[in-house]
Amino acid sequence: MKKIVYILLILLSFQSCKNDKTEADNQTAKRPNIIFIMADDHATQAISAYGHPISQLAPTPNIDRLADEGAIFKNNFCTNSICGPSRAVILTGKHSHINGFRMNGNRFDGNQQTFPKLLQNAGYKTAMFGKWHLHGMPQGFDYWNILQDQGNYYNPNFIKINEQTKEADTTMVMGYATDIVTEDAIRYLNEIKDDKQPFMLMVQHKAPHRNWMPALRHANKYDDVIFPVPDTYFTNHEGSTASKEQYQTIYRDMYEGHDLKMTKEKGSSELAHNPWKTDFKRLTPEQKEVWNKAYQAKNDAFHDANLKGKDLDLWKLQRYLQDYLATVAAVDEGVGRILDYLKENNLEENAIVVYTTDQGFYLGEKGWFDKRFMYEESLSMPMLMRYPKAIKAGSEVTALTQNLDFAETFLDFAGVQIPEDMQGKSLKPLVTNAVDDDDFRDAIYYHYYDFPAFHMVKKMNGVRTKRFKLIHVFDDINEWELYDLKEDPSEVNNVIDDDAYNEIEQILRQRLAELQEQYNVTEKEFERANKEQIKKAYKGFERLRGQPMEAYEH
Ligand code: SGN
Ligand code: CA
Repeated sequence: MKKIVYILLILLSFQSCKNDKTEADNQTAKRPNIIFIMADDHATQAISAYGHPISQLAPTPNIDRLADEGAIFKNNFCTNSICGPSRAVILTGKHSHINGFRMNGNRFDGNQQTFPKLLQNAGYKTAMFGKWHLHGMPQGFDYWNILQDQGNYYNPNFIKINEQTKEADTTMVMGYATDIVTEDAIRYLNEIKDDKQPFMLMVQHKAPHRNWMPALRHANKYDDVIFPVPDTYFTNHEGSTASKEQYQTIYRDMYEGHDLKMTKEKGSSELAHNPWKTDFKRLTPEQKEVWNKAYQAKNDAFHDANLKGKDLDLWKLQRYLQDYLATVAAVDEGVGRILDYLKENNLEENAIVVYTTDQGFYLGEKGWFDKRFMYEESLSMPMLMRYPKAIKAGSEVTALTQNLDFAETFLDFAGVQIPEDMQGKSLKPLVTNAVDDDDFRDAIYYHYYDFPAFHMVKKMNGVRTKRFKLIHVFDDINEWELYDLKEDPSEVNNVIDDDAYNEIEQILRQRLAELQEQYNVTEKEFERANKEQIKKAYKGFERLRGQPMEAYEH
């Protein structure tokens, strides 16, 4: 009898183990899959869901689906408006001075804690596709296939682990970067779709990064569109020395051949100023032929028009926007293909799909391209999130959010504990309406370090609240800028010396100091670069430009 009871007990405990296991399996099955799609330098002005007039002429219907069926973040910002640093913040949930990646060219310490690693440890299958730009090989991914360095638009080099040798291999892959990245992600989805494990994919495009080379099928897409010219296109940067001394002005600093695809003369396809040959050299003769055909007529028409002065400056803006937005078109198609795949394979309901970019970008505002400054266009990061199980279609989030919050958000949704040392906050309570937008955060902290470097944007840090922005610019200068975003959304009126804003200025200075303390900013922030080094850098970029900056007149 005793024996029978004993056997029964064993059987029962075995049964309960089995039950536990099924329960655990169910839990795992319920965890959301995560697809994080990130473009490079995609401005909010170029996503139609955000409503900017430029984007209405070049809509992004597929990216907009995420806003229509999920949430759009209207006040999402980066902590440091530059590529590698933003990616490092996203992976770690920590500011640049803590994760150690302050500027492009730094090497990411891959051994540190990242959200993909934490998800992988929690049983997620993780994969990374496309632009990595953190140097060193990705860690925390079951599969990765990354663009080498910045990546090229045509026939780019990819790096991935060779299954036989277990070494990283670099291979030139024929085709258009955006399409290759999308297709590799879909191929992988197809490979793992029946696995029990939940998955997290990072799909990271090169487009619409400089030098804006559209897919051949889009090379004439916006030829007949005239985009609105920002009011500030010809501003004189009153009140901001840093703005005066940058090298990212469309009509002065873009390279005619490399950036604007202008030709030397009518009838020729030979590019005008093109200091880096590599981007165009990669095209096969067949691709080159289609490319030249697409640009020939419009370039010849330009030569016929014989534009000068402001007319030429305005023409350059149109060519820039046509190409930039044409590269966005392929990204938008890629998002559509991924969303369609999820739908067709019944993966839609349980997937969190995010669309974002590493930072914002100038589309002619203040006369500029590129990013780096703490002004709205480059500080803002588009952010759309679809997850039908938890997010109501058509939600709008106005809370002050940052890329600093992404890691925490994914961990939270996956049911993984958010480590204490992460510096952001999960966005889950916001999108599920558990917290009010106005109670989420009153101010964000920003810090840009990369000077002297490309585009010569000075070091700066600052604080932004819902209405005001205080910026401290330092290095070879020591200047403060204060903007009232309600009265002056274009940030052309620095009110730092206006007595009416004295009190606000004091409050913001105080808040800046508090945020620096909260985020553990302990370094000597105001250290100056060597004057000689700065002079040399300015000269270097002038040489690259092919003509001294003084030669420009308009
Ligand atoms: C390249 C670009 C710059 C750009 C940096 C950083 N020049 O050097 O215009 O600011 O990348 O961009 S290019 O003609 O070579 O494209 S980032 O997105 O990687 O931070
Ligand atoms: Ca970027």
